[in-house]
Amino acid sequence: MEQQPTWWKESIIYQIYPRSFKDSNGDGIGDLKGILEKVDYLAELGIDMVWLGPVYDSPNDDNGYDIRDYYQIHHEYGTMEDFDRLLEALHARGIRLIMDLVVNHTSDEHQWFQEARKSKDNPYRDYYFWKPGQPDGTAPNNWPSFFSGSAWELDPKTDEYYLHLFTKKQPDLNWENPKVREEIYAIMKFWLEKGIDGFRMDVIPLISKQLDFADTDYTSFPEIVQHVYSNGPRVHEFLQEMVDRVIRHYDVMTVGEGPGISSEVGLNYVGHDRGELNMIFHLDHMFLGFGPKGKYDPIPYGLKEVVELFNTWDKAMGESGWISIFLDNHDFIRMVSRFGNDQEFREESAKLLATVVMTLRGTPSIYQGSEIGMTNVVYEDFEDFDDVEAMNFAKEAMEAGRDPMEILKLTNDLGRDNARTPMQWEDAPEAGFTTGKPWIKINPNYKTINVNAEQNKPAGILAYYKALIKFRKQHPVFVYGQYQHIPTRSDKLFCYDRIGEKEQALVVHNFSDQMQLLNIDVSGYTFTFGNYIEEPKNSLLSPWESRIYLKTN
Ligand code: ISL
Ligand code: CA
Repeated sequence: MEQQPTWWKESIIYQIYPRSFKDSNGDGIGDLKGILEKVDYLAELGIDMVWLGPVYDSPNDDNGYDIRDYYQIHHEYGTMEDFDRLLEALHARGIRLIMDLVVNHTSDEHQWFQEARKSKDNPYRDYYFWKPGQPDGTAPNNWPSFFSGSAWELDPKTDEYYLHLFTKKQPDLNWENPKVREEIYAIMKFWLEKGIDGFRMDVIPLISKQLDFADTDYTSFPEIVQHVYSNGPRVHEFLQEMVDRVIRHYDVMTVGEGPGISSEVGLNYVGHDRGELNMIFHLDHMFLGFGPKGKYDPIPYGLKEVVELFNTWDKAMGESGWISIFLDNHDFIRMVSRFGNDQEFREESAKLLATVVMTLRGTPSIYQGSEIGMTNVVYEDFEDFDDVEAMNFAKEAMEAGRDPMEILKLTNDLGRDNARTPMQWEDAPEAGFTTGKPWIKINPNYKTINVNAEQNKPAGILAYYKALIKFRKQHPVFVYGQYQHIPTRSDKLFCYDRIGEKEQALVVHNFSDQMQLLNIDVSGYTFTFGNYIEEPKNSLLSPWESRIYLKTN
């Protein structure tokens, strides 16, 4: 049996982080007109859908994930007219557009919160969560924020705390209040009526809170996210209502970002019979390496753990649900630096990782810059960092007296700014991203790693992405075929079958700098695609080699 065919399973998503994609007016900040300049680039790449990061009016405490006005384009990104033109230009090229929907929280500068904080009986008070402090003067409970410190902030005006799972400028919305839900549905309709093609829903499993606000006994942050913040008692009711009221009236797709959604509960969100989300970006493989105190308390992991998660998730979905496959985004380090070798084998490993993303079962999502093998950056000074997560961590760690060099290393190794350095277009000042001074420092490796250079390399990473995307589209087995992991003796190999009705694929990857012997019988198959120019003659896999074999049933 195969999955039910649908366009959003066949699509390839390309994620744009607007601030860092292309600046059109020299103010150093990527903008909508900049994206418009590059729509042909996107069309040539062969992607089907753009996920546009938040471009709404925002004070940018968390780069747009703190929204001040859901109905306005932030002036730094342009105007509503620019947005309409971009949507039109994408549609003219057959590319769909999904927007980021950030409705677990607003900015503290949103009018609702400005009202809410005025008095305890303000009509907007219940749009958020307010609690008195404890008698000893501490916060209402021991919940930690994702971005260091407590999840509660005391607001002196009314002497009560408000809940913020992220920064203190991102107060959590109270979805229990039907008025809040109505406001959100109206926002969604506003954008859908413009003709957008769906939403990527930020931290969607967090919208329903444990209303007793009891202290948590969990001490590990990932466990708190999974068991306390995520999957709250009314989350499915809220999602079903949202679909019923809004989504089902449009031919659009939804993908939920899923911190805390484990494979055991995944189908509750994306089961085809549930009427909730079409797919999720589960973060299990992204959170690998998070220790008890979270991201900046790293623990070791390897390919084995990553593969196990892919296996578990595929089994959990089966024919009944769907996920997206991705290896990086704007919140995590660059995939070639994390899972590949971004030095000696940067090209090979970037191509291998692309092959993984395009051949596992799920909708592939490419993060801007991965298609040219962009890498992590090293900053020598805290001044160079921008991300609030990194800065909050650094501040807290400094105050705790930790070694500044150790803190700098952690923020360099793990910080989100690695993914947010501007897109490298050419070997020109500021990588051709801007004619001004970029809002965040360019990765100095832009002289060799850039789009222009890639466009002149017939066997480069960009050319490989284009060919791979075409290849995937010619073989529906990569969309609909079942997935079967093939265990191997080497812990450096990742091998699997995709089994379709007409075709079967055998995919093998060597995740190492050394040659590896492939102990799999490939007779009956034809080698069809790979990341080395030479056709393979034997069963020795070169460093970071990927091969795809095919046979017809
Ligand atoms: O960024 C993370 C780890 O470094 C994640 O824990 C992240 O905070 C989580 O996946 C939620 O991410 C989303 O919501 C945040 C925003 O900062 C992220 O950029 C967004 O993708 C709050 O809106
Ligand atoms: Ca600009």
